[in-house]
This record gives sequence, C-alpha cells and structure tokens, in this order.
Amino acid sequence: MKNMGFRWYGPKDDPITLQNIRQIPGTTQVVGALFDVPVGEVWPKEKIAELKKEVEDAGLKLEVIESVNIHDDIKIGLPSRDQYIENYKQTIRNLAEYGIKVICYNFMPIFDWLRTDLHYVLEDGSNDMAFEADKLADDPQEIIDSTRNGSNGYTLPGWEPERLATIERLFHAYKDVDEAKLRENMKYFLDAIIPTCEECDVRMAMHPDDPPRPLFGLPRIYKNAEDMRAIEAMHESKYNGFTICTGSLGENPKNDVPAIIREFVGKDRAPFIHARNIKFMNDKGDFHESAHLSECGSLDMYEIMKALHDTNFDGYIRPDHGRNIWGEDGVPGYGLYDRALGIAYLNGLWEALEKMNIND
Ligand code: DNO
Repeated sequence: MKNMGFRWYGPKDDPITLQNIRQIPGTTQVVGALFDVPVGEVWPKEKIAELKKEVEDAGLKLEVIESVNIHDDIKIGLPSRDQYIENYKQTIRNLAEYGIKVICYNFMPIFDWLRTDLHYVLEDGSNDMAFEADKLADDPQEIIDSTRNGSNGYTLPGWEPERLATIERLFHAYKDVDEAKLRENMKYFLDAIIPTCEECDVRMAMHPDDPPRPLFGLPRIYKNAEDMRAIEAMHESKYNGFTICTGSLGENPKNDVPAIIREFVGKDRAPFIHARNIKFMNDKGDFHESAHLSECGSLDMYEIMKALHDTNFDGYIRPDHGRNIWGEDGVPGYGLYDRALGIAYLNGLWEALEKMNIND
C-alpha cells in the first residue's frame, strides 16, 4: 500500500531506529509526534523541522502526526479553552508548513486508551495487552489511590507521574460533563479549527475511544457508527474526519468494522486507518490483542482490507499494537517485530486484492 506507515516515538524514547523502519518492506511513512511539548502549547516550527529532517534523511516521509492532544480545558469547556484553541490552530499552521497532511487526535476525557494488563501471556509464550472489565474499579477514587500508591493496579499507557497527580482534580472538573456536554464542547472546538484546516489542507482524524465504552463514569462519544455520524454532522467538512482504528471499534462485537469502513472511507471522511486484530476472551467483551492475522484474532482482516480496497482507499494506514515476540520488550504494543509482520501481512492482502481486481 502506498502510504503504509509505522508509528515512531522518536530518537530518545523509542528503541526502534528509523533505519529499522526503512528496512520493513513496503513502508514509506513515519507516523510521528513531538513528545516533549506539553499538551496545549504551540508546536514550535524548529522542532517540527528537526523531526521532519530526521525522517527524510532516513529515506522516509512524515505526513501524519499522532497525536496533537487536546487540552482537557477544551473538553470540559472552561473559559481558558479559547487560548488553547488558538494554540491548536497555530500548531496546525506550523505543521502544514512542513507538509503534514493528517493530524490524529482523540476526545477522550482524562485518559487515552486503557488496558488492565500490558503483558498478558499468550499460549505461544509471547505477550500483549489485555482488557478485562472485572479488573477495573468502578470508583475513580480507587484508581487515584492505586496510582498514587504506585500499587500498579492500573495500566495507564503514556501517563507520567506528574500527569497522574492531576487525575483527582480532573475527575472533579468533569463531574458535570455528560455525553451531550462533551459533544457540545467538541462542536465548539471543531467550529473553531476546521476553517484553519481547510485553509492549510490538513485533515483532522479523530481516534475512537478505546475501549469503546464509558469508563469510570466518564463520557465517551466515538464508540460506533452512530457516534461517527453525530460527529460528522457537528461540522460538515472532509477536514473533520476520522481515524478508523479497527481494533478499538472491533472491541465492541456489535460494531461491524468493514461496514464502518465502507460508509466512512466511502464518503472520504477517514484519511487514516489503524489496522490491528483483537481476540475476545469471553462473551463479556474482555479481549486481548493478537497478531494481525485473521486466524489469530476475532476480526476478519481480509474483509477489513477488502472494504478499504472496494472504497478505493488511498489515505494513510499503519499496523497497530503487536505482541512482544522473540524476546523483545519495548514500548507496550509498539515493538518492531510483530508490527513489521503486520505490515507484511497487510501488504500481502492488498497485493492479492489488487491483482484479483485486475483479473476481474
Ligand atoms: C494507542 C493509540 C492511541 C492514539 C490516540 C490518538 O495505541 O492508538 O493512543 O494514538 O488516542 O490521539
């Protein structure tokens, strides 16, 4: 696939090098970010330029950013949001100057994605991440206590201790934010930034809530196709788009992922795809992640790729979380080997689809 990408955490934090990525056959894009700019601040041009140069010097392209995170004040709807929105618009302009075409972001309150186990051991001795609802507290106070004591009861990927310290304050700030309020705040944000995206030709690609269900009483607004239609209607523009993360949406067995692709790629509202598989552990929706192959998980990756092919998808795609295999133990979900195998598999499915099409 022409825009196959690989997420990279940068020279300081990622044990994977750009050369490693370059050597994965069929990979042209690096999906990157600036990890040291605090959420809410403008991304400085010099740092963007530096990242871009590094990626291009390695023979790769940088056209997708994951993520420019949204400050919680915007999601809560505090008066300070206007300044954060102005900063976001400036970041969009700065990124556009360096050829960025897609910005992936999410609108999840407080937490990004959540798992209850980062090293769930599979039968073959490899490990990956899992989510079991029973292992999660109902009471936010329990998370606060457990994270504060460092008792390791919860797994909050990407949460540094300083940010954890703000959890308590944040839960309080969200107490009056229900789904309707969060949608209202999202519309306010989109109405403000989408005209800038249109001017700069940068497409926003909202990532689904992961897992796609309310957690700890916090609202979730991108869980399924219906939510996507509501978000789409908030601000009609192809620049108000989605990341379709097959794993996140697929974590709810009621979501028909190929149908979601057909609908939203079909109408050019999904410029970015995260392709991964998950495996249900029971009928309560608990799951662990898996190798990308259909036979290893619960999602039919052929049908997913076929839906992309049938809708003439020509956006950006990357493999998503992989297992830790062959003794590797890197950033959870973001090791080298299993994601590289994922790329080989996804590209193989795509090649077959292309050739079947030609012979039709
Ligand atoms: C998890 C990722 C998410 C994603 C953000 C987008 O592995 O897919 O953290 O990057 O939700 O803002």
